[in-house]
Amino acid sequence: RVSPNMFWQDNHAGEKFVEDAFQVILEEAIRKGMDVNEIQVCEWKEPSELREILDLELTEEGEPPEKLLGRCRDVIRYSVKTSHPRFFNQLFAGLDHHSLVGRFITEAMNESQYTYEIAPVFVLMEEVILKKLRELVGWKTGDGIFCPGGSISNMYGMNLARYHLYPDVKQKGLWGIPRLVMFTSEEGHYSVSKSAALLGIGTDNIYKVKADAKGKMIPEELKKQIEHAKSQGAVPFFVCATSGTTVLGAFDPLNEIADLCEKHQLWFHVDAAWGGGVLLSRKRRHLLSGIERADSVAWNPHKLMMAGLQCSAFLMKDDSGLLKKCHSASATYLFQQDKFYDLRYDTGDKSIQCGRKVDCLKLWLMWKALGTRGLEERVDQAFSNTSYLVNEMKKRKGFQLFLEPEFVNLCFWYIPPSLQGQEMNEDFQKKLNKVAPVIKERMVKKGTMMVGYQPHGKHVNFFRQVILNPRTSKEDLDFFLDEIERLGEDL
Ligand SMILES: *Cc1c(COP(=O)(O)O)cnc(C)c1O
Ligand SMILES: *[C@@H]1O[C@H](CO)[C@@H](O)[C@H](O)[C@H]1NC(C)=O
Ligand SMILES: CC(=O)N[C@H]1CO[C@H](CO)[C@@H](O)[C@@H]1O
Repeated sequence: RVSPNMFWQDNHAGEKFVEDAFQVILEEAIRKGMDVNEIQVCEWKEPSELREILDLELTEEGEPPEKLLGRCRDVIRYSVKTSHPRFFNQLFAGLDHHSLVGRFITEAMNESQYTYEIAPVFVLMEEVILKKLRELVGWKTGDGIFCPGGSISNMYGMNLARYHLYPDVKQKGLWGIPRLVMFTSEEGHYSVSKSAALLGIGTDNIYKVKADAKGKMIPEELKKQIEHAKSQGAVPFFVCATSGTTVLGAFDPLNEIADLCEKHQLWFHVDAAWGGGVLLSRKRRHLLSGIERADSVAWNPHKLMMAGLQCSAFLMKDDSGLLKKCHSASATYLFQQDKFYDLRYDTGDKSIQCGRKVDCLKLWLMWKALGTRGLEERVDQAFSNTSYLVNEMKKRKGFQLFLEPEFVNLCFWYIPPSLQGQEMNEDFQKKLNKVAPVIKERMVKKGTMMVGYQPHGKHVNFFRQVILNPRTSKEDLDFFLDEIERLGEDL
């Protein structure tokens, strides 16, 4: 048995472990993980069984390196292969090698992104990326910060909107302000509710605006809701439009929403967590036209741009220091005012966190590798892969589109042979509702692919296929359709 302390004090043994572990990662997670001929998307186990296999309990004594390498292998083996070409379950997928190296270096350096003193490279890098993202939004100046996910980026938008209207809220809390009301569409992301709850705005004060059949916010309905809130004596303060809704992939009409925000002097936030990457595509960026009129934007490069979890930018147009004023607490042990360098580079007080993970390197290295044009090509290919699949679906009897997709979310029902050609009455809907969950269970247990499903509004369960991994080929998409037919033919 190796004495744990001896092992960890021995640099050579430590380096050897890193080297061996890298081989395992390279072989098992990276090479095989992306190869449809080598590996399944997942290897399903019940929780009790998996707990046993992994031997999770922590023990008094340490273990030798060979044992630990085996554990690394197990971790990879039983984890879902999100970089597999047949993983379509989430709004992220695939693996970018450069981004991965950025993530490795980030972990190896173990820095916290709050002061120039501790993270000089990453402070400058974050500044450059945020500027680039703002340029794509259409702003010449502004501010921003990387956040732990789009939910938090949306919360920043909400908090800034309130602070902008009532700067005293930071000191006095909620006592000094009237009832505030905010607006988002019924297709908006649930993080808006979480933020409203956390910030003390209250979920009742989110007025959900009706969306049209494509899932886009109806500006006329927004207008009515704003007037309704005012007639109740509440103060409207914040509109959250969505560019790329989570389920249907819809883009709200930003210009018309911006008109209303200007008229009623409301903070205009765009949740582009999912659809932000479309700004890279010269062919498609019109889907977000009007985004330049927003006050703030949430954009997750870890989704469409494949930067690796997590990578989420909160961007804002204001460059008067509002972000810092709103969140700063001026800790003297970090942000000393008599430092020897330009204090503007100590960006940490813009954050609601203290320590903050470095999220910029993985995006920066990938961007350097592909160039803006390479990233654009990826986005365009995701769109063309989606239309390929749509066309293939139309050729097959069992598939019915929820709607003609505008983005890379492809929502559809699979209608098994026993239900084909039947009247779509209540009984039909009840039966159809059970189809997607059963097919999902079968595919996960078989391990061949993963795709999400959900009910939505008054609609029964349907699949949401998300196509964004550049390694997903036409063959994988054909397989996807064949496999759903196979898994559902007896239903
Ligand atoms: C994914 C998503 C979010 C949340 O982002 P996280 O990084 O998962 O917190 C917010 N809004 C939309 C539209 C999203 O698709
Ligand atoms: C990373 O930094 C933390 C403090 O922020 C420290 O406790 C830890 O030991 C460091 N870890 C590594 C692997 O360097
Ligand atoms: C079906 C289809 O169009 N497949 C393309 C998807 O995109 C990749 C690159 O990202 C192409 O190589 C595929 O041919």
